[in-house]
Amino acid sequence: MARLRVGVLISGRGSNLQALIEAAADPDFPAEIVLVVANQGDAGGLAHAKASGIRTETINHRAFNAKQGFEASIDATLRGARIDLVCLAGFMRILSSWFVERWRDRLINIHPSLLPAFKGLDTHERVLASGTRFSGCTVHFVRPDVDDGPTIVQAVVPVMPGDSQETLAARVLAAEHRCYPLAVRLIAEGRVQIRDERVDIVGAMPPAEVMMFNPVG
Ligand code: 4DW
Ligand code: GAR
Repeated sequence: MARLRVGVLISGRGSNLQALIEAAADPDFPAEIVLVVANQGDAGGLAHAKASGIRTETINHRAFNAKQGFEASIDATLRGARIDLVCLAGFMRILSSWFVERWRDRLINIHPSLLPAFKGLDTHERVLASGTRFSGCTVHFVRPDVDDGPTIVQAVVPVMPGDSQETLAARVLAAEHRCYPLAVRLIAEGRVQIRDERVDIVGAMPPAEVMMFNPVG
């Protein structure tokens, strides 16, 4: 069975990219990372890809007069590599509806909150300011509106007393590194179905009752 061909778009350090690379290193993982595209040449994640012998391309948005040229270049590169699924992993350029519709339901993203709560940037800062007792991460299909789209996988982490943005971010990031590979695997196994903008995971067997209490020590 041919493995799903995955292209990853990054802008920064690429720890989620590295988690996907490590997951795909298992020959039983049903997807392979075949291309990494960064929108800036100093994206730290490029080193992760090169260290694993994965093809990299830098397509700098500043080299184009308009978003359309930038996106057309990314699109052509992805299609040229016969990419089946595009993963945004810390990619920070908003993609237009032209691109999103062209890759509809083959384009996913990870966000460091329990969407639809805490959309946008500075997520952990706002979570801490809100006093909420749980946070987490969300892997979702991308739609023209940012941080919008059907949720595929989420994980919940507790907000601990004394948490800083850094300690909360690290706890959420560890969950991200498990969620993203899981979401890619489920898609590659054909177990993710979208109906009326809701995701059904084929074969998911939720436990009869799950309740989590914020650890109060
Ligand atoms: C996201 C949302 C907003 C910005 C950056 C990232 C989440 C992931 C994402 C990237 N591209 C997307 C999404 C998405 O969810 N949906 C769509 N496209 N359609 C953001 O505000 N970026 C700004 C800053 C960029 C920068 O500092 O380089 C921007 O102006 O693009
Ligand atoms: C991740 O925490 C991801 O959830 C977040 O950027 C970080 C990228 O880290 N994405 C967003 O905030 C999108 N709105 P990484 O480059 O180490 O994967």
